[in-house]
Amino acid sequence: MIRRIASTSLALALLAAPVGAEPTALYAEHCAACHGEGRLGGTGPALIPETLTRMRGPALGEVIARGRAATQMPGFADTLAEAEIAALAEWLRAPLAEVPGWGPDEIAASLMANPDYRAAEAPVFTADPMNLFLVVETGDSHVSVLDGDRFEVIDRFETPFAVHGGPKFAPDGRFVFIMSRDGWVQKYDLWSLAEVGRVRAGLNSRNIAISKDGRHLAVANYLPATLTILSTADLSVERVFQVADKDGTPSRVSAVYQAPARDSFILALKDAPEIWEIATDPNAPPVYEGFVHSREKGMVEGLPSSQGLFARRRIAVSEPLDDFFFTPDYRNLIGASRDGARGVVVNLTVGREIAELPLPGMPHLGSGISWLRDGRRVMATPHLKEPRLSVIDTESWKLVGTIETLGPGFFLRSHENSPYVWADVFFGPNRDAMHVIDKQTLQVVRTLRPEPGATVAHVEFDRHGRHALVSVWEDDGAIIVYDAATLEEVKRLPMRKPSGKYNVWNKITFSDGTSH
Ligand code: DHE
Repeated sequence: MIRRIASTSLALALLAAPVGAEPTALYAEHCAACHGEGRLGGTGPALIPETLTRMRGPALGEVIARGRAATQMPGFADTLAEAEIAALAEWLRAPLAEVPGWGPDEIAASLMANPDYRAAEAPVFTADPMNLFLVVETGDSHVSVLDGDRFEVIDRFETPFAVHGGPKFAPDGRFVFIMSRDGWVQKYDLWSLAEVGRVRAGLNSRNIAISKDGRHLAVANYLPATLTILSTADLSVERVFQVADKDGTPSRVSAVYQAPARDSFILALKDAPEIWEIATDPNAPPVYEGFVHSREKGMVEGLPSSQGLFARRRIAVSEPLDDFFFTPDYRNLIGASRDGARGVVVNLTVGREIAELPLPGMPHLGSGISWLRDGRRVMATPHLKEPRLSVIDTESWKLVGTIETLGPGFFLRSHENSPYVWADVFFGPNRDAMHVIDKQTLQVVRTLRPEPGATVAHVEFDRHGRHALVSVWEDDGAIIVYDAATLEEVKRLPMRKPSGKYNVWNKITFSDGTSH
C-alpha cells in the first residue's frame, strides 16, 4: 500500500531535488541493490533525511566517496564524478516523495527468525548473568557482551545499523531487545548468547520500552506516526496505534517509556500538546475520554473509550513536550519544552501540569538521574547547549544548585553505592574530559582525561557500584574500567566507537543512578 505524503512536503521534496533524473539513475545503478529501491533500506540502512540528518560522523558526500570503514559500504570516488556525488548526496537529503504504509501486515512480513537459534536451559557461560554489560559499538554495528566481574568479552554480535537508545531487558534479565533508527528490533538471548530474531517495527524509530511484566515491547516511531506494540515472546504485532491528537492531527512519537509503578507506557508526542499513557495491565480500569451532559447531574462521565490491556489515556499539556525524566515513584515527570527554555512538571496521577522550572539551554532530561541529598530527593540534568548541570529538588521543584562544567554534556550516571555522579562533556574542545561530582557538596572532585583529544562519554556502573565503565567514543575507541572509589583506571578494552553500555542488574532493578 502506498500513501501519498502531504502536498507541501512533496513540493519541498521537488524543490530540494536537483533538476533532472541523474541522481535517481545513479541511485538505481549504484545504491538500490543494498539500500532498497525506495531508499528504505535493505542490507544497507535507509537513506532518508529522517535517519541521515541524525547521523553523527562524516558528511554524506564523504561517505559516498570514501565508503564507511568496517562496513560493506564501498567508496565511489573512482566510479562517480565529484559533481555526481554532490548531486546524489543532495537528492538523498530530500524527503521521500512517497512513503509506503507500514502497518501490521508489513511489520509481520519483515520478521526474520534466526534458524540456528536454540534456547539454552541455563546460561552457557560461568559469568554472573545479572552482572553482564551490553556495550553498543556503533563503529561497526555490533554489541559486545561483557562479564561485569572479570571485564572480558564473552560474545560479540552484529546489530542492525545505527542502534539508538538503551536496549531493554526482560524483567528476569534473560532476553534483551535492541532498536535501530531504521526501526529494526532485535531480540537476543543472553543465556544462549544468540540472536532469536528481528522485525522492522517502523521505518524511522526513536526508542523502545518493555512492559512491567515483560510481555509487550512498545516502539516509538517518527515514520509512520505510530506506536507499534510487539509481543516479546515471538515479535508478533499486538497493536499499532495511529498516533494523532484529540482532533485527529497526526503526531510523531518522540519517545516511549516504561512506568513500572503504574504498569503502563508513557509516550512523549512530538507534534501534539498531549502525553499518552497506555496501560500494560490487563485489568486496567476504564479510561473516560469524552464527557456527556446530563440535565439532572450536570457533566457526567461518558462511555469508557478503552479499558484493560492497552487502554489509552490522553493528558493535555500546554505545548508538546519531549524527553522525560520521571521521579522514582512515577507520579511526576519533567518534560522539556520545544524551545528548550523551560521544564514542565506533569503529575501523572491528576493528569496536569503542576510546576514550571527555569531550565534554559536544552535540558537533556532523559539523562537525568536522582539521589537523596540531606534527606531530600534531588535530580540533576545536563544541558545540550549550556556548560552546566542543573540540580532540582523533586518536592519543592526549586533549582537547588548548578554545577559548572567544561562544556555541554550528554549523559549522567551514578549508583546507589557510589558517592559520585559522573558527567561527560560531550560537546566542544573539552570533550575529552569527564567530571566526577560529589553528590552531597555538588562540587567537582576530579576531572579525568583518560585519552587527551578523544571524546569520552557515557558511564555505567557494575551491579555493585564498584566499577564505572567509560566510553572512549571514537572509531578505534575503548571501554575504560575505573575503580569507582579510588577513580583509578583498572582495565582498558578496545572497542569500535562504543556508545552506551548497559548493566543487566542496574536496568532490571531500576537503579537510581542509571537511565531506564
Ligand atoms: Fe539519543 C537515548 C533522543 C541524539 C545516543 N536518546 C535517548 C533517548 C531518547 C533520545 C528519547 C532515551 C531512549 C531510551 O533509552 O529508551 N537522542 C535523542 C534525540 O532527540 C537526539 C538529541 C537527536 C536525535 O538524533 O534523535 C539524540 N543520541 C543522540 C546522539 O547523537 C547520540 C549521542 C549518538 C547516537 O547513537 O545517535 C545518542 N541516546 C544515545 C544513547 C542513549 C540515548 C547512547 C541511551 C542512553 C542511556 O544510557 O540509556
